[in-house]
Amino acid sequence: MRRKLVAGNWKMNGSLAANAALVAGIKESLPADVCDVAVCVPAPYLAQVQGAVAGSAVALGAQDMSAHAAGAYTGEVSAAMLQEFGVQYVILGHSERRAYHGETDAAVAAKTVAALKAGLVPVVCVGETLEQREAGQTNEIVGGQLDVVLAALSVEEAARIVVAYEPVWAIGTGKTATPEMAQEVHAMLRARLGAKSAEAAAKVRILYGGSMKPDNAEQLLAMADIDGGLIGGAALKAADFLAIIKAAA
Ligand code: 3PY
Repeated sequence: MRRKLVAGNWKMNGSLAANAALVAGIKESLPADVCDVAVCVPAPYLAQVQGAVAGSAVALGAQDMSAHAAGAYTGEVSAAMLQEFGVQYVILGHSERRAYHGETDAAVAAKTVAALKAGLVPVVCVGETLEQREAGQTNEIVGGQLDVVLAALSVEEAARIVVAYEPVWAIGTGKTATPEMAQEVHAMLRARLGAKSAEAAAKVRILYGGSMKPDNAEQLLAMADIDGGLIGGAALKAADFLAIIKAAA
């Protein structure tokens, strides 16, 4: 039985004051032991949020990292740096990074390897565009994105990742895949994990991302292969984020 994970992707949002209020609101009403919970925050706020979540069941996450360990990579942040701030999860290959920063499947795979070697849990994002879906290419694109990552991992490493299926057409648009549409892709992704190892298929949590909100979370999270959510806008309001966490019960 996979324990569900609800992770907030704050994206480039927040301020010292807003973060303090948001984390306090989450902690105040966090239901005990419903699922794993994480907040993935902008890098400058890692120290602040590390302090704010200390002693609570909320884990800290980052939104990207370098594949390199150290050196002349201006603007980059390494896995070891994230670890110094108590980071447990790191989102990799979000479609916004693929689209605006030219991140390739190979780059996402290299980052995944580096994250695992450092003991972080990579949340590997995959997803298709509307054009690709309409052209019937969803499985080829989304499955292919995962396959490139899996090819770079050992069997043991593959069982330690988290996957997030985020249809690009559902990100920041308010459009959501129906639970059945999402389940179909999640089942395909689990089969790809199974081709790597039965352990990976059984253990890896596949999150749904892309406009998950309180009013659709329960139905999505009820699907057999949806093991949690990577939450965008709704993670910025404590009440909405908490409602999604409760829907994972
Ligand atoms: C969204 O829900 O918009 C996301 O991109 C979550 O990562």
